[in-house]
Amino acid sequence: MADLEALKEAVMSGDQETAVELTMAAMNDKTGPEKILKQGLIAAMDTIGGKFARNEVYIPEILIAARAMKSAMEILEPALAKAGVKPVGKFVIGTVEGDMHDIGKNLVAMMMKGAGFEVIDLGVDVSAEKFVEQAKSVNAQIIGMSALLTTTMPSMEAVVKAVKKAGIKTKVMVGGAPVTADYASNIGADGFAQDAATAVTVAKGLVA
Ligand code: B1M
Repeated sequence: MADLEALKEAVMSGDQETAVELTMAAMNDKTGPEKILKQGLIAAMDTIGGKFARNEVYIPEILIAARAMKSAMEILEPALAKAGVKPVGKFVIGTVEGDMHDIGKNLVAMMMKGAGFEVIDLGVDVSAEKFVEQAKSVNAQIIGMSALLTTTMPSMEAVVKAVKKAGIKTKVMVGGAPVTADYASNIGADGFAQDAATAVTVAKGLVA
């Protein structure tokens, strides 16, 4: 019998080797890939995300858990594709134009992957045109933007405007240390989150 609870624990504690072994064991004993994903990997990231939101764990713990999840996902992905398991949604993410900070953006990307989103990470210094072009080409449900500088925050508004101008239905969510819920609402963004765990909840709400 696949021990998905042990897999969840291995991912949460960042034990890459055990996470990979238990994923392989679960696949070998014919546990469906979707069950392994939901009850093992996503459950782990959900739980650790909740702990992060309650300040019970911190960024390093999230990063090592996400790394363990990534290793297990590499084993599971071909089986998921074969089984036709659809992602929760497509999430295009990047740090806005002129801004090179990517630690928070990477954390949000990892948590989104952990929650079952297909994540298209455009990196840093991403122009409004590139956000829109990519969202169009992959038919993304959400564009997620990160900004760490007060001087680069206005680029978020430019993206919101470009999305409207392009006439696409992609929702836009924003975050980053200087960004606030008021700012997000003033520029017409569909969602705001102050941390990576909340970002997952907000994104799930936007695709529901
Ligand atoms: Co820079 N930097 N930096 N920096 N840097 C800050 C942001 C700053 C506050 C430092 C300070 O002065 N006290 C300040 C900004 C001031 C301001 O505008 N108000 C600043 C400055 C001024 C600069 C430079 C201009 C410095 C210079 O060259 N004179 C320069 C700018 C370069 C550029 O971008 N064009 C610069 C450069 C750098 C480094 C390259 C050295 C490095 C970045 C390395 C990297 O990212 N790869 C760096 C760093 C590390 C910082 C600090 C120290 C840490 C930022 C960080 O990674 N935090 C920062 C000071 C500080 O915060 N103490 C600072 C941890 C990260 C996990 O948090 O990104 O907020 P954060 O992400 C959180 C949430 O905000 C949220 O979830 C994350 C996890 O909970 N979140 C989202 C983030 N994105 C989200 C998206 C969402 C939802 C939630 O939805 C899509």
